Amino acid sequence: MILQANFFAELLSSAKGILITAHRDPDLDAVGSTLGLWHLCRILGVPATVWLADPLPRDCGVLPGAAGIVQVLPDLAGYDHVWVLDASNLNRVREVAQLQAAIQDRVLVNLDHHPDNSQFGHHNLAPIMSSTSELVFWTFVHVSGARIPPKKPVSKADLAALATCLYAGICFDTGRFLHDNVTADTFHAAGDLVAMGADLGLIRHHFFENKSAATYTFMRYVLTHMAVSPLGYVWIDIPREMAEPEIKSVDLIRDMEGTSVALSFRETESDGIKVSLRSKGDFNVSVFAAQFGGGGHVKAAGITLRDMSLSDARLRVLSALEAAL
Ligand SMILES: [Mn+2]
Repeated sequence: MILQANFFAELLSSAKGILITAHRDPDLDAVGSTLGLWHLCRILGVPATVWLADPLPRDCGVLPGAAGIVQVLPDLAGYDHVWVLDASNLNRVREVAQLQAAIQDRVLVNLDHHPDNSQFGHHNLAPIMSSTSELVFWTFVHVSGARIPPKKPVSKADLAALATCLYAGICFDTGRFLHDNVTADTFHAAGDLVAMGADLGLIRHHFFENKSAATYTFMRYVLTHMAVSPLGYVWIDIPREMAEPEIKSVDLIRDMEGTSVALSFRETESDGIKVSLRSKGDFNVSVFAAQFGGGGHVKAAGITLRDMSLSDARLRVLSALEAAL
């Protein structure tokens, strides 16, 4: 599947100790892939620590091994590797100065799935793939748990813990296997992870069937205030006093029939107006966002507009959109 998999598996098993980290404001793929790699290190007998300086997303504490994640950079004596996951460049990591100091003469490895990956590591593995969790699976795991035979027998519980973390990351980054980033290989990986004992019930319950009351209040606001244009787009304004919880307003409104583009305009405390765009059809929101200095993916992009009101920002973007549609 991945040509360099054996190289990276050898690299992992030959490390004396690995600091594992991921991008700032980690999402479930960042947490799932770093924890999955940490479980692999345990199985292979390689000392490892997951360092994530930001708080974890809600409920991530239920993932096996999450209790061992540290927020403060640990003492790295004896560690010779730093592995950065799910980040396309080093600046995506919180406390980058501390990280750079930690790297010094250590081996820097980058595992990522973003198309804009900058190959910042000494060793980089960054194919286009659904998620870094899927990448960790294809690089290091098969149904017996690791490409490199572990020194001692692997317990079913250890395999299941590894599988649960990777499955959670894949599930999140694919929108539960609905996004265009899903391939036959993604399902193959997911099937193997289920066979290894991934706890689907735990993932479903904590990450998809456990919305807070504040989330429902927010959903009610969005569904009440969304506006549909006869020109084929749908939009919502989110004023400053509405905190956006774990659910994104643009994802709540995008399924409206007869529309191909969804936009949310969110007023922030300090960062101006944040515009999130989604496309369901051929319209490339990344190209569209570029005229406002924004960017992203073909079907999901963002723009930040400063020094203007929410309504001015919306008028500018929507009139450009109507010209482009
Ligand atoms: Mn990811």
